[in-house]
Amino acid sequence: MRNRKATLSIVVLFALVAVVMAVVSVKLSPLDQSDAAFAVEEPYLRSSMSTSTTAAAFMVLRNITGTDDRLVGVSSALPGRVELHTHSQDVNGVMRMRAIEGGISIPDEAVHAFERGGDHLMFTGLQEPLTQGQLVPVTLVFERVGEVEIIIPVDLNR
Ligand SMILES: [Cu+2]
Repeated sequence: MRNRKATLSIVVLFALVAVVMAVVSVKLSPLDQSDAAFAVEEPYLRSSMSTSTTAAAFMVLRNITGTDDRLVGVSSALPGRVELHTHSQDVNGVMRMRAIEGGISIPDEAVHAFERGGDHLMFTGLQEPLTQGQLVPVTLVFERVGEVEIIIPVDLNR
């Protein structure tokens, strides 16, 4: 059992290296000659405690599709829901999370950071604890290029 676990961690390590700078290519239409793409940099998913049923994912999204676009939705292979969330101050100056209405505009060549204390992908209703190095398939839905599949590794140490 122990050996199997060690082998698994090595595989996960290689997989991590592969996804850190993954560029996701999507065809805009069958007539397109070039691959439009969103670059996904340093994605990671974490929960604050092993017993949490919520988690948040962070990354940097770079629009290199050649056209303006808007991130309008997200789904994942995990049970439960995923939403676009952000933080803002309430009337008492307390930072609170809320769902982003209307998606996130990402103009051509722009970079959008999902980061701690700011915008993030919010996972709720998890049924099992996330495990370090687990690779979670996530689908980003853009207004123009449509669905983009990415892999987000779990990193509980970040
Ligand atoms: Cu949130």
